[in-house]
Amino acid sequence: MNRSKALELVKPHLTEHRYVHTIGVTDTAVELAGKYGADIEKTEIAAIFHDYAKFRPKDEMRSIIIEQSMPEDLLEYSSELWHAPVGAYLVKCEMGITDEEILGAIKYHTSGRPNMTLIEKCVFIADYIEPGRAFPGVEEVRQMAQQDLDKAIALSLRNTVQFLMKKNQPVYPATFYTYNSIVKTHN
Ligand code: DGI
Ligand code: FE
Ligand code: FE
Ligand code: FE
Repeated sequence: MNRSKALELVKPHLTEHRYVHTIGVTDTAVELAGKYGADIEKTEIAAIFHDYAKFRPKDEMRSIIIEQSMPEDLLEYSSELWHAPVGAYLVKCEMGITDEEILGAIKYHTSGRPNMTLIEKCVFIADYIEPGRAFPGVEEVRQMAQQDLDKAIALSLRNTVQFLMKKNQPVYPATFYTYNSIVKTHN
């Protein structure tokens, strides 16, 4: 599937704002893939579809998590986490994308996971730093992403965890596992 076909397929599933975000993530992820040597075509398709399920009704996502035997602890945490694994599943069923590397990058784009692949890392960090993002600390992560992908991911996760804690929100364990795995291997 090429870029323009993929964008045409994802567009009806997104709002205008989310579509612009998706293009920002795609361009950023492709640039990072080139820089760090990830498969560019796969990274591009994963980025285009990373938020495919963002606007699915919560009930539909909850049913898929249960029926497809996804980790049920997801249901105890923010529904904001659900569109990532559910998106990977729906992109496979509805878009016919079966490449596990592409599906992994969609599945883990919100929480990350320990020992992420290069494609997963490129999509994960592009989602955080794409040009449309303007939250505190993003510029530091943008700069770090040009030097060290893992350190950029650690910084972004630190920011996310701090942000959630300030709002008194629970943090999904996988987010901590991802953070820990990177910090441990870099100290
Ligand atoms: O879909 P996007 O907005 O582009 O970005 P995303 O998929 O990375 O994150 C979506 C939301 O998920 C974001 O508002 C913060 C939230 N989130 C990320 N990690 C965690 C989390 N929420 C909880 N409760 N726990 C987490 O670990
Ligand atoms: Fe997302
Ligand atoms: Fe993200
Ligand atoms: Fe996103």
